[in-house]
Amino acid sequence: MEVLLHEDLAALSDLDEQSLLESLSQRFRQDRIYTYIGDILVAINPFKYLPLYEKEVSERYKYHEKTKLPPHIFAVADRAYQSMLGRLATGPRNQCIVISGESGAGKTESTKLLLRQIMELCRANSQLEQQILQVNPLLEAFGNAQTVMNDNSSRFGKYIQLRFHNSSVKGAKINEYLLEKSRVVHQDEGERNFHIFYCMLAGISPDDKDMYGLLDPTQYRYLNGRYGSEDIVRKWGEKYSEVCNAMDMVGFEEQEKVDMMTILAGILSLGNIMFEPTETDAVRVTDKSMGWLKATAGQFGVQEEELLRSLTCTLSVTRGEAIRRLHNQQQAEDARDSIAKVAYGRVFGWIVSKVNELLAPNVDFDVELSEIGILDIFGFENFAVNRFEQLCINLANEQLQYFFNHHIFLMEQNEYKEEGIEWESISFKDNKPILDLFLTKPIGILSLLDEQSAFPQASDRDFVDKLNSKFKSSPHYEVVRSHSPLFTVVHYAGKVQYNGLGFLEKNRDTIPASIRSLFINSVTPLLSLLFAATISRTGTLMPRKAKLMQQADDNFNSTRKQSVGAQFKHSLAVLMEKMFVASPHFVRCIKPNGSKLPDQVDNKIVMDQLRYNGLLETIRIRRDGFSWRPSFKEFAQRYNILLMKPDLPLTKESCLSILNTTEIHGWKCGSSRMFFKYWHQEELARLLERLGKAALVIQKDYRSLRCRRK
Ligand code: AD9
Ligand code: MG
Repeated sequence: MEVLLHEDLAALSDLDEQSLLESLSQRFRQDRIYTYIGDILVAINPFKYLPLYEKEVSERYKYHEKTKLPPHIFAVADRAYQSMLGRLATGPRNQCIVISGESGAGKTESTKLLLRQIMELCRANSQLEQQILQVNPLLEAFGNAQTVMNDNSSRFGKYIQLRFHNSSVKGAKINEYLLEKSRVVHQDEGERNFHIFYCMLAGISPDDKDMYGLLDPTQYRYLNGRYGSEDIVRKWGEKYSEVCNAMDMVGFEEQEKVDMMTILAGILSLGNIMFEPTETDAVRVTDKSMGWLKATAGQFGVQEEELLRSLTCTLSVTRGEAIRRLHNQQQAEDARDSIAKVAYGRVFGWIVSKVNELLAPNVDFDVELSEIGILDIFGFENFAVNRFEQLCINLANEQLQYFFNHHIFLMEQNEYKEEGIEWESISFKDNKPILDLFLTKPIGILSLLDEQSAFPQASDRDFVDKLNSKFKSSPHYEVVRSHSPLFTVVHYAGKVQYNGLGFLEKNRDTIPASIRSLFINSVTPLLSLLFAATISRTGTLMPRKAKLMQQADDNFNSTRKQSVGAQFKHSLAVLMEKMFVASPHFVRCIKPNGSKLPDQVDNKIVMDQLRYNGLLETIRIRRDGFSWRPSFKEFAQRYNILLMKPDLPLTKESCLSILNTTEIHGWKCGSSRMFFKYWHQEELARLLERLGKAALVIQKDYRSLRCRRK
């Protein structure tokens, strides 16, 4: 009984921080990595293989009763799926599963397990299922990389929407957020470039290697000369076949694959082009790297002279007059790196839009689809040096924490008040002020960044000075006295010091016209397509005509292009809108230690996460609160069958008489809705199931009796 109780921490009557930590780590030591807090799943990363996901386990968790089996990620899949089908409760049909936790806590692994189990539940067993399951290995190869926090760290965020008609899956759609493109050209100590580069170099056949013009991996600057032991290389090689296989399964064409690899090879060669100043203060490509220039041009399918021009000078048109400005060495190096970043970013965006095209539901226009969305973003990060990317990543995590708080604490407690339910309010750490610090117009961090980005002469220092003057008295901001443009934000998950260097440039993210035209003229079909068409926000490629019109628009008013920060803010807002109208399911991932080791709990590291996740408060609200709150109408409509009176009016009195025939205790009645504990849903579902068949028979008899009377 003791163990069973501990499986749901909300069932414990008395709990403080210390005993919460103790309960979780005790379970963890017995390899019980999953624990419930009411309907929320806490998952501690085991950093080792556990026999938890076998076929028979997956079978056991299909259509199970939550209290009968130990907590499990498969149970979350089951609950989301059953709720989507309306089998568990009333409420929106669309579901979203929100997985949070810091970098390396296990979000991506949880996402994959959820996907797999949902596919099992809908018994898809079709080509579509295979396609959907192959999307992850594909995206991971191009969008994940080794960081100091996680050997397989997601360097982009994703929201996977699975689309269903009744119980069967009809398609899927991926939204991706903010790929960390800068990783292509630079990696910090102990980190690597995106997996795909290493996989390609390790797994490609000697013939293909020649065809793509690839050389020894240690030669490439963008890989930092780091490659790996024989063992690691073998694993990469295997991964490469997996990726190729995934591309085939999802439906990529052979030529598209070849083009993709050629572009990647081109990026690697490009990184080796070095520059030196000429006597006249301009730059030239060093003699030694002329070979790389030639190789890059060949791989990108562009003219060598044109590539050289876009590296060494900028062409701008002012009042109809073309002016050529020669680059200095730094500018040439920046141009080289931005070509690499933009090419990689476009390939990634294209993969996502292609996946969306291939997995789009093939149903009639008027067929109504319901949805299960799974959100797996990059976790909270705090590195030795934190840049623009970390700022965006941490902002996304603030937003998610807010979503969690809003659902679990704010919405719930507001409803108690409105409905006159007696309630002693539970306080929680509200991170709204930190979100406001970022998002408020016109003086949030992102708005100030946009303002400074609009001035061509402004520097990163100016930006940080602006922040300092605006926010010096904010409790969530700290001024850093330093020659470098540093500043600190006090996030919900801790203080992070950011280095403002490069913020303006990354936020503007402009592609010089010369680079665009260089690629449009490429003889590599994919490359020219990527630059001739823009990828719209919905992830589909816009046809060329629309693109040309947009280009004309851009030329007309170049300031209209949205900054990276503004785009990110917009996509977060769209995501939140979607999530706020779905039924949420929360998975809170916890990292047991900072060394990626199995069987080790670092108390401080875990306690920090419990604290900033607000888990103790969550336990209290789940224990004392009413997480399921159907309106009288919703409740009576669904459960009138328990009274065997299908014609019951949909009123408060009916709800009370239905409940009075059951043995269910602990619910409350508000002024327009009922208030239930999280476990009541299951109890009622069980009653329905038991009575369901009998009730149906009686209902049928009743109807026929009425007909006869008429
Ligand atoms: V990040 O924000 O993308 O950097 P995640 O996604 O939270 O991070 P991830 O799921 O990638 O972390 O997990 C990190 C590693 O932990 C994995 O590569 C596995 O080696 C390990 N892991 C995570 N969950 C499990 C599990 N359920 N069983 C075994 C696991 N190992
Ligand atoms: Mg991840």
